[in-house]
Amino acid sequence: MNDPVALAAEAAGFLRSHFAVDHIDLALVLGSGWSSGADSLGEPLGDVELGDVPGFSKPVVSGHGGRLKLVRTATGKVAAVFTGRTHYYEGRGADAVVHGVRTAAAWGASTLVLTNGCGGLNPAWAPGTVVLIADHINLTGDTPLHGATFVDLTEAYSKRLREAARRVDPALPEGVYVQFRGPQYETPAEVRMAGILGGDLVGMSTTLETIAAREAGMEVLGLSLVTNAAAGLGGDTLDHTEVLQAGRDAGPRLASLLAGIAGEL
Ligand code: 8IG
Repeated sequence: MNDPVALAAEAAGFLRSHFAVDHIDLALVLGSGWSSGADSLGEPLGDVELGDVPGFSKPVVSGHGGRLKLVRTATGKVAAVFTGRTHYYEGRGADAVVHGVRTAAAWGASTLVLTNGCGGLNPAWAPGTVVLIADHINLTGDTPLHGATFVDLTEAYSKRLREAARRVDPALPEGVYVQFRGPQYETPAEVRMAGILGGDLVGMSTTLETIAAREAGMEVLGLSLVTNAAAGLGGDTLDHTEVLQAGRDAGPRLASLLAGIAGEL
C-alpha cells in the first residue's frame, strides 16, 4: 500500500480490534530519556509490539522494537504511548517517520505530545533541563506532506498546551527546536548556525511528526529534554553513553512531569 493515510487507517483498525477501544483521546511519543514516563501515565489497558501493527517496521533484534502502550490517565482520557520512534536517519523516509502520528490521528487522537532528547544552545540549560518547544526549524530538507498540501504552521506548537504544561511546572522555559538529519551530531559551526537562525535546541526528530500532526488537525505539545550542551558549547566531546545517562538521571522527574501534564490535557 503506498497511500500513507490509508495505511494509517489500516493500522488504526488493527489497534481498535486489538484493544477493543474505538477512540483514543491523545498520543504520546517518548523519545530519548523519556521512556520511564510510560509507567506513570495512568492505568495500563494493554500493549502491543509495534512491529505487529500494519506499517510499522519489525525490529532487527526481536523484542527490541518500540511498543505501543494504552493507558487511562487520571482524568479518564485514553492515551496511546509510543515507546520509541522511527527516526529520519534510518532512511525509511518521512512517511515511515510519521506513521505513528497518522495512526494516532486515524484512531481519533486530537492531542499529540512529542518528547525528545536533544542538545541545548543556552548555557543556562544544564543537562536534565526540560524545555517546551515554542517553534521549530526543519533542516531535514524533507516533509511528510504530499503534493500541494499547504499546512499552516503559525502555531505548530499549541500555546494552550504550553500553558497547560506550565500549570504543572511554571518554571519550564521555551525554545526553538532545530531538526538536523543526523545521525552524526552537529559540528560546532553547525551549532553556531542553528543559533544564528534562531534555534535554541538541536536534535534529530519531532519536526516532521509535528507537520504531519498539524496536517491531521491535532494540537501538539513538544517537550525537549536537554541531555547535553550542543557540540562546541560544553567543552568536551559528545558521547552517546553520557546522553543516555543524562536521560536515566532525569527519569523520575520526567515521569512525574509527564503524568502531571497528561492530567491537564
Ligand atoms: I540526546 O546534541 C541528543 N540528540 N542533533 N544534537 C542532535 N541530536 C541530539 C543531540 C545533539 N543530543
